[in-house]
Amino acid sequence: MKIAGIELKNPTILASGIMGTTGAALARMSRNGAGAVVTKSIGPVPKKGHNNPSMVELECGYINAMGLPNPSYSGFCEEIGIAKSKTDAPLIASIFGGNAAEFTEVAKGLLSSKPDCFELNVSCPHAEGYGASVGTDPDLVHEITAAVVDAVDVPVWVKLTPNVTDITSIGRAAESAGASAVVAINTVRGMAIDIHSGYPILGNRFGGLSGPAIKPVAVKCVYDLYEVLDVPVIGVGGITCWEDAIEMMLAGASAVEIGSAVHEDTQIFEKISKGIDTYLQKYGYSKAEDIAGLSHEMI
Ligand code: RRO
Repeated sequence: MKIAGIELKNPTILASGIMGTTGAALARMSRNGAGAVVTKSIGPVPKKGHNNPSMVELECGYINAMGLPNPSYSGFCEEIGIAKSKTDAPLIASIFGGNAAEFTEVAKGLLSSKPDCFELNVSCPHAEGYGASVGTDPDLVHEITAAVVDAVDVPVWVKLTPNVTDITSIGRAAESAGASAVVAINTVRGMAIDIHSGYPILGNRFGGLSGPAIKPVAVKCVYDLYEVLDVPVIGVGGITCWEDAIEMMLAGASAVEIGSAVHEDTQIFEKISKGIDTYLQKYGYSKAEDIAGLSHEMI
């Protein structure tokens, strides 16, 4: 299936996150059935990330404050090369920076490793020094997206933050700047406190909430974006089973990304894509795109 400029093996994609830190891990996710894989976000200079604890597991999901750990684009090229040599699933490079020049530098710096697509991470909830707010400003999102689209010859997707009052204005900015798709959503700002010590649990005090807790937030964002955009919307946030994926598609997603749930079940891509196929067959649809946004017609 061709969506947003790339040929996906199926509509389930590994979301950006720690499973996308090495070429070997990316290739493993593809062997496990992911239709495409997204790297951990890559920036202009090496970054160690936040002090531990950087992840807390809750009943409803995880809160992470990884703090964008990455070896920079020059350090990551080799990993992309390894991933690409071990699999034929499309590889999407997630990149971040503080402004258009940095985003462009990172994208150009990765081009020699031949990623199939770029996903602009304008939405990390705690990217201090990298403009945690870049993704909350439509003008900046437009400028960054246009600059990267101009600098590369592969599709550019833009991953949006839910930590805004109007996600559609950000989606529109990305679309009008030439994005081939928008991806919604990154994590929701959250916090957990240890009641015995009184301390915030994460080293960074707060972080980004992912997992089942945020699925309804993601479904609403995808629904709203589908309503106003012409480019495909890729749905991400709290998908743990094929029923969740179908719900996201009915809201408007052409494909889905899966992040937190991979930590519990590395075979999840195959299970979800089989479940999607069975659902499509049962209701007489020939392909996943046929159900994208169907809930909008229910009036
Ligand atoms: O590395 C992180 O802390 C991180 C990133 Br880049 C992101 O986009 N979203 C998130 O929840 N954490």
